Amino acid sequence: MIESPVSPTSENVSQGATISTRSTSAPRRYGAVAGLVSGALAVTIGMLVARIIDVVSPIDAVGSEFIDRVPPWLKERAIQWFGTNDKLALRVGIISVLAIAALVVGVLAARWLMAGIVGIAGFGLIGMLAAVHRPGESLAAALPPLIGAALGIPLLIKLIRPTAPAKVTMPGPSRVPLGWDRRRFLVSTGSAAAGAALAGGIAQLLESRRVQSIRRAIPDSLPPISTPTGTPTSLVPADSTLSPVTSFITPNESFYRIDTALSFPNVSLSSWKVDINGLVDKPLTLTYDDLLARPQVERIVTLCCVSNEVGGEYISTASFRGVLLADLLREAGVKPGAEQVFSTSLDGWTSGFPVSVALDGRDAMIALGMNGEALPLEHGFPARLVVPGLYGYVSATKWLRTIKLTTWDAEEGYWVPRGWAREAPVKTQSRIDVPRDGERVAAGAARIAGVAWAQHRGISKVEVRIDDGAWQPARLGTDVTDDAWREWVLDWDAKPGKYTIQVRATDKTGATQTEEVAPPDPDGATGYHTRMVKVA
Ligand SMILES: Nc1nc2c(c(=O)[nH]1)N[C@H]1C(S)=C(S)[C@@H](COP(=O)(O)O)O[C@H]1N2
Ligand SMILES: [Mo]
Repeated sequence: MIESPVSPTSENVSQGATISTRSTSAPRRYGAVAGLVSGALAVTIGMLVARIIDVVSPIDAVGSEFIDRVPPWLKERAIQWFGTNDKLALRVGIISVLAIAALVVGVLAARWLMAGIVGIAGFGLIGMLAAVHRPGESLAAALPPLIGAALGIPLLIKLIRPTAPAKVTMPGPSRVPLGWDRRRFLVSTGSAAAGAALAGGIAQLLESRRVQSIRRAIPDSLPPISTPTGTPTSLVPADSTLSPVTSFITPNESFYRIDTALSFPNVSLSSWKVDINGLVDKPLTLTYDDLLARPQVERIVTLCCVSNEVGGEYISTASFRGVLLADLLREAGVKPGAEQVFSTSLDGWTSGFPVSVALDGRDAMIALGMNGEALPLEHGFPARLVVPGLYGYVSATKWLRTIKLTTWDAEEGYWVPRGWAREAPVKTQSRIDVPRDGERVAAGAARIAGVAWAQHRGISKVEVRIDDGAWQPARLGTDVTDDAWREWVLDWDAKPGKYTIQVRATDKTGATQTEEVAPPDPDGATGYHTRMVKVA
């Protein structure tokens, strides 16, 4: 067995001898390189073919299947560790696992070629199964991983076992082992690696073109609401920004983003429509223009994620514009027995909330606009649901596709079988934004400020406690709407020392948020937000 091509043994330094099968295989460490390069080519060709035939990328398909199956505790960990970079972390994780697997496959292949073939074929098969299983994907989605593996396997064979050695006969003894030629190997792996880089680069380019073309279809502005319904839009008051760090309205660019989508779903505005069906008298199908032509409202709503830890950032406020869901449901005619408003997205995500919530007078809507613009792609263009008072995971379907009136038994929203509560009204909560945790506050006139929320119930009181002192009522910002957060501030004559500051909110039903500490899982975190500061 050749250990190194530069220290040939007499066995493989031959003169015109026939090549033994053993000596034609690459040394093991070259096998690792061969595995890596073949794996990379298989994956990048798969990505490229996926872009060309416009189906899900094999990597994204595997990643999405992973997300769908990941146990809730691991999902929580990932959000804690990586925050909204959790998707990047997943991609890096998948690529690392694949790279290690490819190295192992290559090393094995140097000894048993069959192991390499089976290895790459296995990964191709996983990619194919994942891709065809993705919602909305056809059998064509199996082609990219198939073609990737179909190219990766012969490449691996070629690299491990060059069939045509440079020279079969040589005059005089040679130090170059026959059958195994390091230079040939380097040239082949180099060109294959370059090919993989090129394929990956083009795939990436095509993906950004795809996203660009969806973005180009987003209207620059929406026509003004011609026939407003309901109470007039509450205006954002000039003094609404009590907090120096948190603006009452969150700009679209800084609005938190949470979803399971590894890449944006294909949105074609011209063919997009939303179906309202299920337990209704008359199913409705509405295009983007149909929705825009309907009576609409503009409402300020605070959206928050159930995964938000106490004091967390997964909460934002925007002025959403759209068609009231209740109007549409009344037109469709909700049949008795309908319990759940179950919605699906273009990317196969689902959520569901009680029919009674949709019809109790709150401004649940199919939103088309956000802060005076069309809905950004990140937040669900062309349309999404916004339901004041409920956590996003049970209600706020982005890239909306269908709304089905159904029973609780018939359908479960995406996160429900994954251990999250079926019904999830937003819990009364509050957050300290200034001072920051661990901040050194200058002695003298200081202020403690933040936000409090109890969507659809409204905030009536916010109190602050410094160390073991009494709860002091904070000054509240303008009561813009019960559906949004409320800003608060407490002037504080800060004396030198170390302090623990806590906040608690009371909603308009008179209920004060609970002190009991609970994790986000299964229906929202509780406890008082607490910050430690030093005054000097
Ligand atoms: N299609 C789709 N819609 C979705 C989700 C998702 O994963 N996919 N996540 C939901 C969750 S958990 C939340 S908190 C909100 C977040 O909306 P945002 O990203 O616009 O802030 O969207 C909801 N809508
Ligand atoms: Mo969420």
